[in-house]
Amino acid sequence: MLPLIILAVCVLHSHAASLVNTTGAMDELGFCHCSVALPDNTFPADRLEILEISNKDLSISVQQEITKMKSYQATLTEYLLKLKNLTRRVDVIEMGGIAYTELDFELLKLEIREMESLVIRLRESMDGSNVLVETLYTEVHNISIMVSQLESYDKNNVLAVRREIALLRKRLEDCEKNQNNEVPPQINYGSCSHGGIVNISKPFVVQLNWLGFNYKFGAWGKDSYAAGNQDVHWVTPLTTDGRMMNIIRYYPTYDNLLLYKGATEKVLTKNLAYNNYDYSSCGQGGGIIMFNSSLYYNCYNSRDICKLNADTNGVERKTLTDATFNNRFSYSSSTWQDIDLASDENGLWVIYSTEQNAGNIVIGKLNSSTLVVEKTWMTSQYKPGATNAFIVCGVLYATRTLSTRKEEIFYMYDTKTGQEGQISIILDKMMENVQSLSYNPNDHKLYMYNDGYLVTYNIAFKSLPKPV
Ligand SMILES: [Ca+2]
Repeated sequence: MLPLIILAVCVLHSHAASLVNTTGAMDELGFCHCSVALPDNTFPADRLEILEISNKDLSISVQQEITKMKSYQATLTEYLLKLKNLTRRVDVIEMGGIAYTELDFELLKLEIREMESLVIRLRESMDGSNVLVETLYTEVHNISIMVSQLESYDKNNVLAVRREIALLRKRLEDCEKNQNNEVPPQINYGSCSHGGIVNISKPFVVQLNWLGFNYKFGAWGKDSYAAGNQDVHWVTPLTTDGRMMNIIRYYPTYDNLLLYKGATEKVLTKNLAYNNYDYSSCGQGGGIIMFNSSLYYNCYNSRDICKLNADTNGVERKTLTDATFNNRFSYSSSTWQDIDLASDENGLWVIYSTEQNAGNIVIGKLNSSTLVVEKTWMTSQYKPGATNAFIVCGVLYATRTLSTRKEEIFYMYDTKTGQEGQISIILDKMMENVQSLSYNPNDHKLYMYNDGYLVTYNIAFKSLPKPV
């Protein structure tokens, strides 16, 4: 007990000694009792007042900060909405989903620049302490970079193409202004007062043959006789092996052809007794032409030329002397077309080959009434080296394949002079293979059967120098 009492007295001593004198007494139980008299200081009202003022000031500034934060929050929400909208628009442009114009780009860039400066101001005022503002800043910055890249890469070349088009349009307008004084050359259908083919137009796809795209082989066209009915269009898809022609459709007008309506159909196979068939009136290959209301073609499984009268359905035939047939020397892109009929301003022709001419193209001038070949020309162009051929003003033109999308008129033979030579006129094509190609002098068009599609091309001729 004693050490405890001593400790209590010592503690009192150490605390009170510096202040005032103290008197104490110990009771009978050994507890120490003492009274401490503290000095009588006044209440620090001034300090409380200061504290109160500080508190009030602090309260006001907190209130101000809260108001500020609230307004930032509102601005931020607005920015976020704007940013979302911008991101969506940039995404659409990046994906190349819809066409965008230069103006769109400029507007976007303007908006992004505006956003960027607003976010920078906001960021400065927040002193980099708000995570949301920092994120917003990063996003706006990223979107700005993305738009710049998009414009510089211009993945779809849309802007470049648009500028190019605008430039071309301007040049075209200038050209038209300059050309206005010149009279366009007169087109004389049926006339040969020109200097030969100078250019071929882009292909014009009229439609698919009525049996569908499985019927890749065939031919089509109009009457190539000057006085023939120019409204009638004929179409003959061959059997799918490309060999036999046994069905023909005559459409009374071009509109009927487009609508697959109102056609007269002719089937050439004859049914015999005991399930036998007679194919003798059928054709072979796609070298078919219509001239003066009759179809001319290679008769099935023979070297004969057939003439089918579209009005009477009567068939005449005549052997083409020495002609090879049944795939001996067909064209490279179509089988069974050893004998190819053609027409031009001078009437009917036949393009074929013989063993004597080693498979090279032979041109025969055909009498449309008697089917007799009146004159022949031997060329040095191997027939299977060409994809097809046609004749314009007594000049044979042969084509070959350059690629799946391009065909080239590469060879010509002039029957008037006996001269032959290489040329290069490109024909674009929609489908890979040319199954038939013929010229009609009445509209200066080429008619092509292109893997089941009916296609035409316009031919442009060189004008002859004006007589002095
Ligand atoms: Ca032909």
